[in-house]
Amino acid sequence: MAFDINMIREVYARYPKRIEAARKIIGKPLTLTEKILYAHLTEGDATQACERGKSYVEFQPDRVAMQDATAQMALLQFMQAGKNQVAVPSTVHCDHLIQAEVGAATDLAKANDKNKEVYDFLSSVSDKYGIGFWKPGAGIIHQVVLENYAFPGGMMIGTDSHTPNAGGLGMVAIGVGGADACDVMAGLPWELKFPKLIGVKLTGKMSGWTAAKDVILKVAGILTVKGGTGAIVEYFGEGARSLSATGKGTICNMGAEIGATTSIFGYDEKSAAYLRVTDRADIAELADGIAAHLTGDDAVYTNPENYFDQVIEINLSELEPHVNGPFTPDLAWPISKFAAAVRENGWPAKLEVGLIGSCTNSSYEDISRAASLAQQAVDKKLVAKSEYTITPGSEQVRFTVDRDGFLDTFGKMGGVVLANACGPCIGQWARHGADKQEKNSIITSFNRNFAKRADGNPNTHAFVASPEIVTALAIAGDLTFNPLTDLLTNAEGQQVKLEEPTGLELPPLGFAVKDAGFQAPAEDGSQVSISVSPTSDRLQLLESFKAWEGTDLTGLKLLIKAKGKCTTDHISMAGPWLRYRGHLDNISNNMLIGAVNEFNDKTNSVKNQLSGSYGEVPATQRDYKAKGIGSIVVGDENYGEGSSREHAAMEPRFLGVRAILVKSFARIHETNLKKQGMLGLTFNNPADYDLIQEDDTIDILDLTSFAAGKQLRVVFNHADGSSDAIFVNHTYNEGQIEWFKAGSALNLIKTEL
Ligand code: MIC
Ligand code: SF4
Repeated sequence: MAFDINMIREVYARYPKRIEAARKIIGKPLTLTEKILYAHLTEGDATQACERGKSYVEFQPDRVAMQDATAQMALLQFMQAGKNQVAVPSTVHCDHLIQAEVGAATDLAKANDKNKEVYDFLSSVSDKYGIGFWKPGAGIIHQVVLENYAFPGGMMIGTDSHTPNAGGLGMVAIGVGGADACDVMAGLPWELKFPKLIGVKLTGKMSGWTAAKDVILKVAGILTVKGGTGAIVEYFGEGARSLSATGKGTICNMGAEIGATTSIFGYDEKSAAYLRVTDRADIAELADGIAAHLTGDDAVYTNPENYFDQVIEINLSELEPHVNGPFTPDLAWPISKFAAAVRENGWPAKLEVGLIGSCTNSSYEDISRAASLAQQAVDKKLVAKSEYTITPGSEQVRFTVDRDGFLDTFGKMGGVVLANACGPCIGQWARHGADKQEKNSIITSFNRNFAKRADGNPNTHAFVASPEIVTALAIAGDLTFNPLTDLLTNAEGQQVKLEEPTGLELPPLGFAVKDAGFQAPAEDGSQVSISVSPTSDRLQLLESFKAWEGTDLTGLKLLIKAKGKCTTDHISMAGPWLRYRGHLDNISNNMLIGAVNEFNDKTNSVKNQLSGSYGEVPATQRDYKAKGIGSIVVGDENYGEGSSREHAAMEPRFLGVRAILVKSFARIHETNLKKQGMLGLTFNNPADYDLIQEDDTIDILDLTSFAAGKQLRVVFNHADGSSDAIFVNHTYNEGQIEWFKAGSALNLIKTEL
C-alpha cells in the first residue's frame, strides 16, 4: 500500500520551473491553487495564460481513487479502453456497499456475502490492471486516501464528490464521474474549465465547543449549495494554520456541499505532523524542501481582494458551533438560534438518533473529543436519550481509538460502533421502522442531508453538526438543547452541565493497525481473467451508445419537468439501489423517481403522452424508448447537485432521453452528461422554464451547426397548436461536441486508440 515516493519526488522536481513560468504568465503573485494547477497542466497548456472561469485546460493528475459504488461503472468503461495497465497510481475502496444494521462485525460479514460478486469483480479488475484494492472494512475512501496517499501539492481525481477531503493535506483533489477517471487511467489528460478562486481568510483561534466542522457549516450558510460552483476555495491565515490536518480535511470534504470544484489549505506544521504520524516522514521532508511553493505568496494573503474572485473572512475566536438543516446542508443555524428555529418551524424536537463519524468526521481528534463528552455523561450519571452510532473512517482509526479506550467509553453511553463504511450516510441503513415514514429528527456529523438520504424516509429531518454537538444533543435527546448554556437532569434528579469537550489532534502513541485491508495488484496482470455473468443482475458489460444521427432532434416528448431541488439523489437514488451500480439496465429503473413533477407535485408520476395516463418515470420513458421516441427532461437551478455518480447521466442516456434542459447545472453532473454523449442545455432566460407545458412536443434545432459558444434553438409545440421558440445555452467546447457526435467520450477514445 506504500505510496510512491518517487512519483512525489518527480512532481516536486517540476515545481520550481513551473512556478517560475506561471509567474511570468500571470504577472503577479500567485495563490496556492494557481501554483498547484500550473504545476499539473499538460506541457502544452502550461505555456499559456488560463482565464479563470473561461479557458478549458488539460491537467495531468498524479492519482485516481474510486469507491466501490462508482468504480464498477468506471472500470466497466476502462475495460473497453484497450489498456493493459493503468497509467497513473489508482486505488479502489470498498465502502459504500456495506449496510449498517446491528454493528460492525455482523454487518461486514453480511456485506461480504451479499456483495461477493461485485467485490470479486472489483478485486480481479484491480489485480489485472495494476490498481490497489482496499477490501470491505478497510475504510471509507477519503479517510484512507488522507492517511495513505494524499500529499501536499499533489493533484488527484476521485469518483466521489467528497474527494476534496485530501485538500486538508494541501492536495488539489477533485470529484469526477467514472468516465473522467477512465480517461486518466488510460493515460489521457483530464480537462477542466480553469476555476475561479474564492479565498477564505481564517483569523483567530477556535476554542471550547467550536470545531473545524463549524467553519464549513458557516461557509455553507454564506455561499449556499450553489455558491462555490466553478470555484476552488483556498483557506489561509493564522486561523488556518491553527487547525489540525484532519480538521482541515473535514472542511475541504464538506466543501462539496457548496458545489466547489475543490477546497484547499496550504502546507504547514500541522500537515507535517500528520504526515509523520501516518508513517510518511519522507514526504514531509520533501515537502519542507519546497515549502514556499506549497502555500500562496505572502502578497496574496496580505491583500487577498486583489487576487481572489471573492473573499470571505471568518474569525474563529468568535465562531459559534452550528447546526445545518433540515433537508439541505446550507441552512445554517448558530447553536444560540437553533432551538428557536426548531420551535418556529415545527421540526420534531425529540432527537431519535445521533450519528458520528463518516469520511468527513472520524479523525482521532473528532473521536477523542466526542468521547470526552460520552465520558462526562457516564461520570455525571446522564443516560443518553437518543440512539447513538459511531462510524470510523478507516480500520487504522478504528483500531487506534479502540486501543486508546474511546470505543469502550462510547459503549458505556450506549453507542454502537458501525462498520468502517458509508452506512447510514448513503442510505445503507436498515433503520428500524423507517418504512412507517414517521416525522422524526436525526443529527449526524456527515455532510449531506437531502430528503430520504439516510434512511429512505422523506419525513426524517436530518441535521448536520460537529461530532461534539451531535454527541451532546444525543445525550440530551433534544434538538432544542444548547450545551453551551443549558443544564440536563441526570439519573439522580440533579441538574448537571456538560463541560467543553477536550481531545487530542493526534494519537500520543501513534496510529496502529493489525490488518489495514489492502491488497496489492499482480505484478503482471495479463493472466488475470475477469468474468461477468450474462445473467447477473448486478453487473452488466457496457454496450456503446449510438452516435448522433446527424440531424436536428424533433418530435421529442417532455418526460418530466422537475420542480425545485433535483439532486443526484433525486435522479438516481442510492440506498437499496446501490445494488445495481454495475448494471445499467437495472439501475435505470430508479431514474428520476425522486424528482417532483411540476404539474402534479408528485414524485414518480408523469403523464405518458402516448397513452394519456400517469405512470412511473422509468416505465414511461421505457415506453417512449420502445416506440423509438426521444424525450427531454426539464429542471430547475443547480440540477444534479450532490454526488459524482454518473449513473444520473447514463440512465437517461441509456433510456433514450435526448437532452436535459435546466436553469443551471452542478459541475460534475454537467460533465457527466457531456461525457455520455447527452445534451446538457441551460435556459438563456430562466423564466422560459414557465413556458413548458405537460403535453409539449419539443424540437432541438441548429445541431448541424453545433459550435462552442453558439446558442441552440428549442421549440415547444403545445397541444393547442401554439408554440414557443427559445434560445438555450450550452458550455460544450469543440472537443466535447465531438463526444456528442460520437455518442460518448468513450466511443471517441475507442476509435482513437
Ligand atoms: C455521496 O456522498 O453522495 C456518495 C455516495 O459518496 C456519492 C458517490 C456515489 O453516489 O456513489 C458522491 O458523493 O459522489
Ligand atoms: Fe461515504 Fe457519506 Fe462520505 Fe459519501 S459522504 S463517501 S457516502 S461517508
